Amino acid sequence: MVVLVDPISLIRNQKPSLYSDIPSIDLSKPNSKSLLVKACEEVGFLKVTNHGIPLEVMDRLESEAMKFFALPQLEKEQAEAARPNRFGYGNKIIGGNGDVGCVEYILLHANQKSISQISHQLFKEKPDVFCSAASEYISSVKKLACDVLELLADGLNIQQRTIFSNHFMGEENDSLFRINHYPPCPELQAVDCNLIGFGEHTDPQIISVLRSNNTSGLQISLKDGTWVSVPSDQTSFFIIVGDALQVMTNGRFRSVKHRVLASSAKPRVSMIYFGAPALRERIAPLPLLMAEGEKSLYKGFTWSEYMESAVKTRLADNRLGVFEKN
Ligand code: GA4
Repeated sequence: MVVLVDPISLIRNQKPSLYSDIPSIDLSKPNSKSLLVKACEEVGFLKVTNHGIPLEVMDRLESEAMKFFALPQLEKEQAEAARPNRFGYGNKIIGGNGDVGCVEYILLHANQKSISQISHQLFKEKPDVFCSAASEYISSVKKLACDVLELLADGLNIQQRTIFSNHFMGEENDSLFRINHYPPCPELQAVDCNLIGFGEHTDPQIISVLRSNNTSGLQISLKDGTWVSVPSDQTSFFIIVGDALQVMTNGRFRSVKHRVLASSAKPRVSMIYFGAPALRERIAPLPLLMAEGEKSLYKGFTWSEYMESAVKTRLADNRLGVFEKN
């Protein structure tokens, strides 16, 4: 007997509550640094407003990406088959260890060389429009990530404001960028179920900056383990604390578990910048953030050690586990 199992998990609609009191921080206000610190400690997730990035910069890249996602599946499959590694266009398969989701995506390194390569891979005849929209967007969100990290350093009373942000200011930083497209699945409403768009995980990097269109779907897990839905806001950016920042702050900041459920009605598009150090750089708890007698919770690692280990894991695994001190 052949049993057919849909590889993409269905979860019954539990209607998690809407997270209406998500920390929302106005970057133009003088108290933003202490609010940022509080949100990174308590939630590991927050929203920033008054960030200075024009809506047109976001809309321009989103609409270029949508032109690619709107191509016939066969054409996109050819782009997928031709990619030399995990970067470029991907559909449903996330990472290399059996994770799948109801998502198609474009994944690249957040540097000019990779932006240009991927633009040529995807838009053979006319790569320039996507290339310039992606360059402009990525340099804007990178600057925003630096601003937020510098405010955080300030809020933690660290003299060297660039202590976190300098990790991805160097040429060789390993920062990534991805655009996720979650197509609508109208059939789901009838069965009162949700499809996993992107399964639960934490981000390995220092910090992620996420922007989505006006479709919800993103959920985060609070400290007590409950899942809450994040209301969409296409004019703001969401900041996600990653594993590396949790390590540098010796567990004071929380690398937050998050996931995306596919919507039954509208397509969701999100664009995420993942700020990461160069492969040779070392990540370890910062002694200047540790109180007297405070024990270091993690063994230090180079970024290449961490990513080599991360790519062998499943999405939902606790990637920091092997670097925890007993
Ligand atoms: C999660 C965060 C980023 O999207 C990503 C993902 C990466 C991938 O898609 O290749 C990983 C995942 C992410 C962590 C564990 C491994 C690697 C898929 C996967 C199962 C690009 C990243 O850096 O780590």
